[in-house]
Amino acid sequence: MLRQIDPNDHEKLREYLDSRSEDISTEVILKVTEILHAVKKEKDAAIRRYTKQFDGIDLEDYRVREEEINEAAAQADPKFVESMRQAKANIEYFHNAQKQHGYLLEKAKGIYLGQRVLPLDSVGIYVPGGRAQYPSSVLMNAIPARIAGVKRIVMITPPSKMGTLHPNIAAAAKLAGVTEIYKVGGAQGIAALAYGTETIAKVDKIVGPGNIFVAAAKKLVYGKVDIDMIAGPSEILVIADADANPAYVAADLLSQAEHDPMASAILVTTSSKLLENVNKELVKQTAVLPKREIVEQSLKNYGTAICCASLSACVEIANAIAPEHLELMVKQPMQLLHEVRHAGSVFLGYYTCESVGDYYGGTNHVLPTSGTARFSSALGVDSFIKKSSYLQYSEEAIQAYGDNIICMAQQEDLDAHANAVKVRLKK
Ligand code: HSO
Ligand code: ZN
Repeated sequence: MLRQIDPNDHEKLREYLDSRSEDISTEVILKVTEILHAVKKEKDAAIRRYTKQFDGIDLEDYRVREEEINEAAAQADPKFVESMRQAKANIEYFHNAQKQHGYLLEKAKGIYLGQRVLPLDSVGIYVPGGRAQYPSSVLMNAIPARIAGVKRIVMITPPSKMGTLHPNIAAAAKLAGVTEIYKVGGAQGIAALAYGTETIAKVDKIVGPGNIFVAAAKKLVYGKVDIDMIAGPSEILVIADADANPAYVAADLLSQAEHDPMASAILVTTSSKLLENVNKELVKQTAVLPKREIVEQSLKNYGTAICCASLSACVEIANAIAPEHLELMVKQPMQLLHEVRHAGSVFLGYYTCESVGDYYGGTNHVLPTSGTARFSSALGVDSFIKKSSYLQYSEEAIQAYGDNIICMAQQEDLDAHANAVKVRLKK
C-alpha cells in the first residue's frame, strides 16, 4: 500500500525528498581512511590482510588469470550469454552515437584554436559481491569505456568464500572487453585502484556501485583519481494516466522496490481509481515475489503515491523529485517528455518497463540517484573521455596582438608573463 501525499503539501514532499540521501557517518569515514592509508603504505600485504578479515579467505594472489576467467565464463548458461550478447549490441548501438569529436578553429592571421577529445588511459570498475551482483552492470560500465577508447579496463570484485569468480560476472567481463580482473573488494579494493599495489597498477578513474565503505572510499580518493558518482538507493517514479494498466504499474514499482529496502517507488497519477487498483495489484503481486521481504520494507519506507489534477502537474512533481528512473505510462508519452527537466532516464509508453533499460534496450542503467539528476547524467562514453585544448599564434599574430597580452600581464603585476611576449615583438 502506497502512502499518499497531497501534491500541495510541499513540506511533506520536501521531507520525503530530504530523507532519501544519507550522509556517510564519521565512524565509516575514519575506518575507511585507516584502510586507505594501510593499502597506500603496505600495498599487497594490506590487501591480503583485509581480504582475510572481511571476505573470510586468505588469497595469496588476487589476480585472476585468463584461464580462470575462461573456465568460470564457460559455466554460464548459454541462453543467458546469448541474451547478454544481444544486450551488448544494443548498448553499443546507443553509446556509439555518444562519441564526441574534437574541433579546430582557424582564425585570421595564423591563429589556430582547437580541442582534442581523448580517452582515459585506464579505468577501474567495481563490481559488488553478495546480494547485488549484477553482470548487466559490468556491461553498462565497461562497454562505454571501450567505445571511448580506454585501453586498460580493470575490474575488481570481492572473492566468494571459496575464492572463486562468479561465472556470470566472468562471462559479462569477457563480452564487455574487460582487460584485467582482480579478486578484491571493499575500501581496500578502491585503494588498490587509486594508489596501485605490487599486483595492480593504479587507474585514472573508478566507476561502479558498492556498499557504504566503497562509497566512502571513492569519495576519499576523489581528486587523486576521478570517480563516476556516489550512487544512492534506486528510485522509480511512474507517471500514469487513467488508461494505464494497474498490473503493469504495480509490476514496475515492484521491480525497483526489490533492489533494496531503501529503494523508492513513487506513483504520480491523474486517476485516484488507478491508484486504488495499483494498491490492490501491489498486494497481490508482492505476495508471490521471492524478494517479498525487501519489497515490503521498501514500500513501507518509501512507497508513495501522489494524485494530481493534470499530467503537467504530475511532471512538475517528477521534476521536483528528479528521479533516477521515470516512466511515462500515458497515451502520448513523447509529448509529455518535452516537459520533463530532471530525470536520469525516461521510459516511454505502456510497454517500456524499466527492466527493458536495466538489461537490454541499450541506454545506460548507471544513473544519477537521490535527486542528483538535477545536475548530473547517466554513465556513458563522456564519462571515459577528457578534453585537451591547443593554441597556435604565428609570428604575425603575436606582433598584432602582443600588446593586449602585455597590458593584461602588467595589470596583474606579472612582469615575466609580459616579458615572454615582449621578447618576441620586433621593435
Ligand atoms: N535498476 C538498477 C540496475 C539493475 N537492475 C541491474 C537490474 N540489474 C539501477 O537502478
Ligand atoms: Zn533494476
